[in-house]
Amino acid sequence: MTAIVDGPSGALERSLARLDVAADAAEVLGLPSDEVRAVLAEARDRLGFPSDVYVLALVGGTGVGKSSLLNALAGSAVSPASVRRPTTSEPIAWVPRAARDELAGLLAWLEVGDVREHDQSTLGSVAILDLPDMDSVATAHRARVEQVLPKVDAVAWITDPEKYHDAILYDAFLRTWLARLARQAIVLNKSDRLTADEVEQVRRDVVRDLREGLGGRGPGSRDGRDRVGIPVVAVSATAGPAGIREFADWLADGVKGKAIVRSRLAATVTAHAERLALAAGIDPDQPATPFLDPAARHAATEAVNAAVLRAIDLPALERQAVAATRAQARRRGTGPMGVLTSLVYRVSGREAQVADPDGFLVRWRERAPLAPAVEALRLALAGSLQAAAPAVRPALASTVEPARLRPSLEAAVDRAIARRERTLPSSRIWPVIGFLQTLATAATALSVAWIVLWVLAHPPVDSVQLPVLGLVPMPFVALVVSLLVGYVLARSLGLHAGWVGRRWAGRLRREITAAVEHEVAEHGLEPLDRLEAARRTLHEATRDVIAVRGDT
Ligand SMILES: Nc1nc2c(ncn2[C@@H]2O[C@H](COP(=O)(O)OP(=O)(O)O)[C@@H](O)[C@H]2O)c(=O)[nH]1
Ligand SMILES: [Mg+2]
Repeated sequence: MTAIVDGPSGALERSLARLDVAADAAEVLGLPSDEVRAVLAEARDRLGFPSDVYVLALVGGTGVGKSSLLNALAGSAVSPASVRRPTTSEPIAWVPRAARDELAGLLAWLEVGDVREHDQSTLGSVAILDLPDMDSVATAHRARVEQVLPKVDAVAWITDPEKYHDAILYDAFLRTWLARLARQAIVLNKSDRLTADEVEQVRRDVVRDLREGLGGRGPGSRDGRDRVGIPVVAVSATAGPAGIREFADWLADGVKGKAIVRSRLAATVTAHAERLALAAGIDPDQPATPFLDPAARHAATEAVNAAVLRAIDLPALERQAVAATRAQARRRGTGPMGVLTSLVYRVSGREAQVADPDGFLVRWRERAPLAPAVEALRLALAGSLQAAAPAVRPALASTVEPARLRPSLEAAVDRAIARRERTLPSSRIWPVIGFLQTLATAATALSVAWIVLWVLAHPPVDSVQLPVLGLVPMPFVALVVSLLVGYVLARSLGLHAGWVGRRWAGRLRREITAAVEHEVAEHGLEPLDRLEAARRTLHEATRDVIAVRGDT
């Protein structure tokens, strides 16, 4: 016997790996993944045990004849059968003697302690478990069945003319297990109590119950059709070997243990992949769709962008940029008086408040509540949220929670701000104006000195005939002209600096806008993008698992 380390194609192992990936993605989407993880662990455990012998469980309600059926197969009383209920509280395993030792590990894993051996070669390589009653009044019995079912390779669902219609068989067991098992049969026991016609009628009823009750609705069964095609065999466990012929035939149907084990694992893995996809609202048969379709995403990004840009307050940034440029011009182009006033501005802190575009940007968080940006995305997501599968809604809703979205938007804005060029604009004209302004200031000083000299010592000076004022002495004319020139120089500097500043502010605004737009589009919706990525991964992984099933 060999352990199933790897199949010929490794397809099953690939499926398991893809289901791992699907489980991780499901977790990101807020879906519970414990069960899938347990299934994966069980599948890997099973692959580590010998596989030439597969494990078949006899599962059914109280008194349907599970133990009797096993005894009939064995031709002796392997398992106590009785009208007194319940009889079997722990599973009994009936295994080929030759395989007993190699099955020890597998039986221990199944937690079956009561093992009986047989030498029958006609049955094929099967270890049969007689399980406790699935509908027993002792709830521990049902729990034991549910505990062992994930680990068995095949199941015979035993029922009888009284119980074949019971809801518990369909709702509590078949609904879940039909899709997860590859080899299974419904065994109608006690058929000796029915006429041949009645047996056929019950067979039809069972098929109808399966189709109507579970068809298309079984968990993970996307079409349901292939799953309801399981055989319904009619037997009589108390009528000797002839009574159980149909069941013995089904058992000996020439299927190799290894194939049964692997196809069972493939069915289980597929069923769980389908279940995850269903919970996430994904149809693996269709192309992947995002939570937010491209048009809605574009609109959302635009809305978020607009809100972020409003929060940064670009008009105020422009004013700051212009003021900073002016301050720079004042320092360099106003001559000695200007240097003095600009010093006063700087020392008084006035300049830092109104002419510091860098500081204004860096401190954007203080004045920029991003609530409107968060709200814009919330609004954009509202439709997708309603359309999303209920199980992923909480995760989707959390992407627009301020606590989640705000940090990623803030980081995006910070990156956008950090990317921008920092140098304040300057102009070669300003020092020239500054030099002329120095000359004008000197001329003013000289004129004042001249006036003082003229008043005190009355040296002879020329006068100029001016309209309206009449004859004006030269010292005064010199003073007025030098002041006028200084004023014109200051005005031109102001106008030029304003023009340079506005141009720079415009560029700065465009840079910030572009950078913010880029960052918000690429990273601002990061919490949502994580979910989108998980959804894509889940889609791809479940698709792979389902596609691989055919190859195992
Ligand atoms: N008439 C009839 N009785 C059966 C048949 N199989 C089992 N019984 C009886 O049904 C009762 C319960 O059988 P048992 O094997 O203990 O059922 P279990 O609880 O499913 O293991 C016993 O009294 C059996 O003799 C059958 O095919 N025909
Ligand atoms: Mg029994």
